[in-house]
Amino acid sequence: MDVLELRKKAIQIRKDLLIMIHGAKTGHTGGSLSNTDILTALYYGVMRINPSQPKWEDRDRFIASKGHSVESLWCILADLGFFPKEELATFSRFGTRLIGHPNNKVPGIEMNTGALGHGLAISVGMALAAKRDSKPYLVYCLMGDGEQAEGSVWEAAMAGAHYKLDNLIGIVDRNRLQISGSTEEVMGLEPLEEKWAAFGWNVVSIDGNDMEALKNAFSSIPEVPGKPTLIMANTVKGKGVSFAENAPHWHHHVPNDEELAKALEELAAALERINQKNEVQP
Ligand SMILES: Cc1ncc(C[n+]2csc(CCOP(=O)(O)OP(=O)(O)O)c2C)c(N)n1
Ligand SMILES: [Mg+2]
Repeated sequence: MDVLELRKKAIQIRKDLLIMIHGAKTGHTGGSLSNTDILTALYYGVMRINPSQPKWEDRDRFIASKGHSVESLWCILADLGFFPKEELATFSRFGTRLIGHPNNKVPGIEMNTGALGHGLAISVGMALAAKRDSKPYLVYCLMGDGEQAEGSVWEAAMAGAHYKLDNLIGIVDRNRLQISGSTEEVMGLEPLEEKWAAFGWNVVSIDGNDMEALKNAFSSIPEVPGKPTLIMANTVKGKGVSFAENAPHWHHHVPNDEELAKALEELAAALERINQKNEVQP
């Protein structure tokens, strides 16, 4: 997909996830809206995957280490045909496999996640296996910025550099909020880019809600042979819904009927602007 198509797709995914969360009366709305552009760029513009062969040996791997914001991922996997789209209506209901965190019983999910701080270590193992088996696939790991407070992230970072895993891409959804407020108030992270660089990673900083920037960053990998890449994706939590943006309580706030209607209206207007070839981002 080109950048224009990707922007439109991201709007559709935002609509789908809001409807799904509203219906289920539960979900991580803010973080899912924050990472929708990252996932859309990866799944529709970058990753080599085949929905009809989810276990294809040479597929690129995606690990949602910030597993709580699974809603955008469920909507994308359904849209791509990993499972029927109607199944989204079962999200978080009794007996469903579409639970509130990634579940590897669902085609397209590589690993159960949700306890923060574990995805990067698993990704290091997968990337190392690719090197040892001379396989061409890349491993993408999406982490939260609040998640960076977990010590295990940094052990994995060290190992990724030690094994020279230039087939490993870490992405930090740097929305500056975690569950209870600002990351800098809860556990100061800065200077975060310098920390990743000091751990031996090639660091690329971008606007993580800008589809063009995302596509460019992902397509230039491996930028530095022998080094894993860390993409610092500077995002807005709640992106695309004005009253959810940068609002900490939208971490797991469920839109009521009125909020859902207003959000869908805003997203429809954003789509209209794109259709009119207006360059405004959703
Ligand atoms: C090990 C662990 N501790 C605590 C939690 C509870 N928890 C769920 S989401 C969250 C905040 C995560 O913030 P961040 O990583 O910044 O994610 P985002 O802002 O993208 O939602 C926390 C603490 C968890 N899932 N795992
Ligand atoms: Mg965050």
